[in-house]
Amino acid sequence: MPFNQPAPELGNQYSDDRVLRSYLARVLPPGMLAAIERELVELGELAGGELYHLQIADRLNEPVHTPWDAWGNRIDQIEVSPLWKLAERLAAERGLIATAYERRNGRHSRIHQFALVHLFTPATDVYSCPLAMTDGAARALVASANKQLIERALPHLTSRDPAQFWTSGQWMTESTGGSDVGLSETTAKREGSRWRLFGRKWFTSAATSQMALTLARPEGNPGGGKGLALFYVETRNAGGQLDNILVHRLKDKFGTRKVPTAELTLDGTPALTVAGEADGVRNIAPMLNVTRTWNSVSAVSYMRRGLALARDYAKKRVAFGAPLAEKALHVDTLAGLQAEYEAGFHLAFSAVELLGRDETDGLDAAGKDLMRLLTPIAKLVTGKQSVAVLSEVLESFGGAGYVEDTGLPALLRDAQVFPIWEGTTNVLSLDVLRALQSGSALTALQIEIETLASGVRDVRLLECAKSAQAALLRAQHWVAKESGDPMEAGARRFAMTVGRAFALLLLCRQAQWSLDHEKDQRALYAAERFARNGVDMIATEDVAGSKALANDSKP
Ligand code: MFK
Repeated sequence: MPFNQPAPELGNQYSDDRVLRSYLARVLPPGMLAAIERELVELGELAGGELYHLQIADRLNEPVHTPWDAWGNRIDQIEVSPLWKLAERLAAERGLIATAYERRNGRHSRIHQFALVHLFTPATDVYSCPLAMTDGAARALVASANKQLIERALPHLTSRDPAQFWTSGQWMTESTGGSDVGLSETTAKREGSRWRLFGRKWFTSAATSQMALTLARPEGNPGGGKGLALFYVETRNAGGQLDNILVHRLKDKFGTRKVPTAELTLDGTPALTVAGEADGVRNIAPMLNVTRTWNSVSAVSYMRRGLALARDYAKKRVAFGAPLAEKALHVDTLAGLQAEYEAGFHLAFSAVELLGRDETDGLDAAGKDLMRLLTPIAKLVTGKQSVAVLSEVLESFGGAGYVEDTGLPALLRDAQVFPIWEGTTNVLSLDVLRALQSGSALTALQIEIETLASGVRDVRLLECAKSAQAALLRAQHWVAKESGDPMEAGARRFAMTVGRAFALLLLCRQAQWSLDHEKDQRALYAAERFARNGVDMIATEDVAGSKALANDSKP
């Protein structure tokens, strides 16, 4: 009998996810949870069954760009993989976008939607990328109050009918631009009531979309982000051809291999302004904040997927006389990862909750400031967590985790995009400092911290809450006294400390609820473990020393 290692399997990805179920049980009114649970169970079943097996079968299928047809016509056709075709249909039918805009569950609609996203993302090889941009575009159009564009595009972006459903691109990045979007070179020339765009977009994710929001500089406008305007583009003309858009090639990327990311030239592409003829960065910000929230939940969902596979494997794989699940060091490693997942989950969903409240009840100024602060923090913390967790997940499979046809390496490669796109960790850390400038974000955070801490009664949780509060206090003192280069140098440690300490407090709240209502100690263990993993990263900055080290030159 040859020796074989058992392949990991997934169960129902909703029913098996205690963290998701316990969270929903706490935050949703019981009748509401009962009403939506069937669709969560169904999607959980699909995610762990049919879609998982299709993912493995679809592993080598990647998008194909065909620039020319056989007769010399420029067609720039992009064919996506079978998994992605199915994902597009499922996304529409299961209301991955529609749920947020129909608002059947009021301010809880965003929680409902992102519970679906959490199940959907790791089962579709990041089909959440076009969906995030679609949701972001819908939100930016609503924020613009541009009646004509809202009437034209919103019914498509939020449709449950696959034949009507549109996805949207978010064409921001240029070869000059990257994080510094104000360097964008695409120009806009007025032509009657329309515009034509000329320029090159260097990273256009999911380039099969029917529309896109993009930035261009109207002729005569000044440089920088303020001189850009936000434009609406429909990618195809009435004949179905790309409308003065040339696709040069698809990117050969490290991960997200199913996502067709293109280099485009806009060569007189017809466009309409979304919100005036300047302030493009400000006007696209609502889109960025939505895509960053999708990023947070997607990063968390990847952690969950990796852990589900690792746990199943640990039960089956016998080494040194016992299943890995009975080996103390393996157990300790998985426990540390699970704690990261649980804390990241609550941090990501705190941003989701704020978004939902903002869209329905309306947040007051302090609530808006808190959302402005926590959205980039959740994105940057969970992005980094997902890479670290997925790296350990691969290692927990030994050599099998490094072998492509297990499907495992793709998890780590895909996760590596979460800290990069939609703002790198450093760019978002600096954004966090800017978010503090309004003055009231820290006050709003302080009120939130006190509310969270005051709900904790269990003595062990009180210890965790105390360490979180101490870290947050140190972060607040640090930011109040620093300035200039030392402040910039410490921006990531500050953002991480606020994020991880706040996540710990959120986890304490959930753990207290779970003790009270479910007699379950697992969230308590997660809080204790997450506290031990470390939340306080504040340090005395040594700018000169760092410079010498970074450049490896004598000061
Ligand atoms: C799984 C889900 C993932 C989804 C994936 C989708 C794939 C899409 C792939 C991509 O497109 S990735 C490219 C994403 N690119 C970025 O995220 C850009 C990263 N860079 C930044 O975020 C920079 O901070 C920024 C470009 C915003 C800096 O530009 P500026 O011109 O220096 O902006 P500035 O002066 O800080 O802000 C201009 C205005 O916008 C200000 O308002 P006012 O004009 O009223 O003063 C800001 O307050 C406002 N603003 C900027 N960021 C904001 C914001 N407002 C609200 N929220 C924000 N986040």
